[in-house]
Amino acid sequence: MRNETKHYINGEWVESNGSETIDVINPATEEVMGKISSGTVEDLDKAVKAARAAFPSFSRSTKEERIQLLKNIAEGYEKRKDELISVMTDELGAPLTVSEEVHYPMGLGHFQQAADSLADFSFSEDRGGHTLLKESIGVSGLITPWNFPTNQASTKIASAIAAGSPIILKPASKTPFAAMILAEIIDEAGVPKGAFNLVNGSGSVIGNGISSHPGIDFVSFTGSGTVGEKIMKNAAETIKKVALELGGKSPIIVLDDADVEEAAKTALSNIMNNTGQVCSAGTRVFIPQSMKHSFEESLLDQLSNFPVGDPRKEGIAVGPLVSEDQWETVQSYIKKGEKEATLLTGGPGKPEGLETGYYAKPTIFTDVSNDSVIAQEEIFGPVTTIITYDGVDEAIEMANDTVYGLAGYVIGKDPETIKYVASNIRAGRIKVNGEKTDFNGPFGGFKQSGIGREWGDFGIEEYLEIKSVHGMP
Ligand code: TAP
Repeated sequence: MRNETKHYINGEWVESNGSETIDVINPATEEVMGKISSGTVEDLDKAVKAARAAFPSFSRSTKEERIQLLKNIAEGYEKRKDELISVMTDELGAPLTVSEEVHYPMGLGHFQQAADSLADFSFSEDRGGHTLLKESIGVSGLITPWNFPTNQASTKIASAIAAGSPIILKPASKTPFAAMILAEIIDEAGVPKGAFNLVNGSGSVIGNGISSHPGIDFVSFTGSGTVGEKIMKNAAETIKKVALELGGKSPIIVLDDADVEEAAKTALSNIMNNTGQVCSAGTRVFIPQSMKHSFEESLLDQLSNFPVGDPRKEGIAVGPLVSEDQWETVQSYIKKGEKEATLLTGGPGKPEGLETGYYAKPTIFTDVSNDSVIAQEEIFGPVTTIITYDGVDEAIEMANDTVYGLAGYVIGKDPETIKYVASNIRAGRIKVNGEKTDFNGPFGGFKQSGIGREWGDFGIEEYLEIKSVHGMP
């Protein structure tokens, strides 16, 4: 049992003002694995005070000092590798291989990338008639979701540190422990007192408090659209800048010259990754009518490469969903899907032999209409939809017919068609043929997928204000 009821405020671990706690559940066992403090408004105020006090010196620290801090954090993160992997498997239910090969390197990559980006970053530019200065935005409130416990926090923390912006982090209550290890790493890395604070607690108290606090200048949030909307409304009261990374319903367009088996493999890896709990997951697969049958056969053949089960067991690719609530949500979509489309595999209920734990069956629907609920709403589980098209323009039109625009994927061979599709999908990130992720590539959404960009140099820009000085001597 982890009883971690302290917050990290002003360079030390301090007891909460209140005595209430929140249970953290291991989704594979359904058992309580630990407790965190349900922080209070007074705890948040203390953290804001510390961050404001740190602002004058932290915002004026040199680029070199901040590069060193980022490097120290990356080094500390590497030293805690085994522990981070283990904690993410227990709190999120990510299979050990997924924790090791996806979560761990993503959390690390942002610190390394921010150090590299900062080395080439210019905070001052002579533009002829004026000098342009880029200055820290002030105190940043970071609110993170549970689906990538280190990645989501690291990308925001790394950019804020690079920009010299003091931080108040509120991790998701379902997965707080990896973020608390990050706080220990940051403490040991030599980040000045008050420049990094972590306050645990509920979204309705600490998250809500961050978005409306007059002492916080900027809120970077990742999570659901519903909460994103609340944050924008709260932030409006103090005209606070917000960056929102919300959901998606991203298309995978399979071109008619694609290798069917490769396409099926890429589509399956995409949707099964992190048990489908990925905002940029490719959850609508557009396939030429002529390839439908062979593509479906190949999906069914290859599904056995993604075994579901105990995340601590070797060879498991798909773990449980993060919580009972998430399991219920996914089930309700699967039941809706049975009415709207043809079930190719999977369906409602738990996989055989996995009655304990929030396990869902990998589920594929075919004969799906792009305007059905399962093709328009984010499910956040191992569930995908197959939609057929005639001609690439029809595929693009349907791909864009969604309120979201976070990511898009194209699989095929002809370079001209790939370029055409990539430049016509209205989304913030396109991946071609399962290409690896570049940590300097900006990440964020068009339309209702969000506002602003994270990762690399664009991520740093979010934490900066622009000043023009006319007549600088
Ligand atoms: P959210 O409620 O949006 O939670 C995300 C973060 O916001 C958590 O830290 C949460 O705190 C906090 N929060 C909750 N209410 C808040 C409020 N009123 N003001 C400020 N912050 C608040 O997501 P969820 O309920 O965990 O998941 C619901 C759905 O959101 C999922 O099914 C999925 O569709 C989507 N989702 C999307 C993403 C991405 S990456 N876009 C990630 C996770 C979930 P607590 O943890 O304490 O509640």
